[in-house]
Amino acid sequence: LPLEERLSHYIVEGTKDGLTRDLEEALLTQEPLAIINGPLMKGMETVGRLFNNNELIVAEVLQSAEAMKAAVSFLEPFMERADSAVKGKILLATVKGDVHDIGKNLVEIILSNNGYRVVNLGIKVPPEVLIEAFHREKPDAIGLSGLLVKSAQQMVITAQDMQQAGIDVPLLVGGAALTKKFTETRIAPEYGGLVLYAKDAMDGLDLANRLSN
Ligand code: B1M
Repeated sequence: LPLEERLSHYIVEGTKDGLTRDLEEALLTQEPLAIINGPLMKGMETVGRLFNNNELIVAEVLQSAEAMKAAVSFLEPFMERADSAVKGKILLATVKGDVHDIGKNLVEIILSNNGYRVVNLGIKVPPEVLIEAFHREKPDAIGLSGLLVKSAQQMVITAQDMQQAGIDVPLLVGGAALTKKFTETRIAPEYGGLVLYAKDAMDGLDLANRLSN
């Protein structure tokens, strides 16, 4: 198989045998983020489709997620780091009830490589934990991720709870189950501060940069 296809294949098959060698080869001609957004994401999209068609079981998807995580952590040190002063502090979490964290962790890598201090609270984070962390960490913005349809609704609840707690720093939301429209019509009206939808991790960085300028 050609290199690009082999890279997608590791994710679809959920295998790491030979992955590092092929990533090293890909790095000779491509930026790390292009490798992630290209062949690796293509593999993940295939996994999502096969899973949706009941052609993969959860255990297999988990293997794919492991391969994706291994690839991203191998590539991370090769990513460009902006030597800038700290632009701000961002609290990051996957919402309550949702375990998906590959996208969120990619957001963390990209933000922290570009001058942000990120406090990553992990997965399945209930509003009360987020609120407590807000008071402890005093971040400049909060980022929420969610991939399940029910996570979109959970973001509405989280926004309401944060609003009731008097929190009004900018809120950045992203993840497969969300849309810009849902963000603007359902989440934003429930929250005291600005709510912005990021379609991917780079978009998240652009939005954060716009806020910090
Ligand atoms: Co899950 N899963 N999963 N899964 N899984 C989806 C999301 C699903 C669409 C698959 C499908 O059926 N086609 C489906 C959701 C259906 C729905 O709600 N409509 C689904 C399901 C059903 C489930 C379970 C319920 C399955 C089960 O148990 N029966 C279960 C849920 C458990 C739970 O959360 N309570 C489950 C479990 C899992 C695994 C554990 C096996 C594994 C996750 C492992 C992990 O994350 N550690 C997994 C995976 C891997 C997927 C798919 C295949 C891939 C997700 C992924 O990592 N993509 C996914 C299908 C799909 O999305 N096509 C699927 C790569 C990642 C880089 O992209 O996270 O979208 P993503 O992030 C993107 C953007 O969304 C954005 O930036 C990133 C790109 O730059 N972004 C942000 C994300 N967050 C952001 C935050 C920001 C900014 C941008 O600012 C704060």
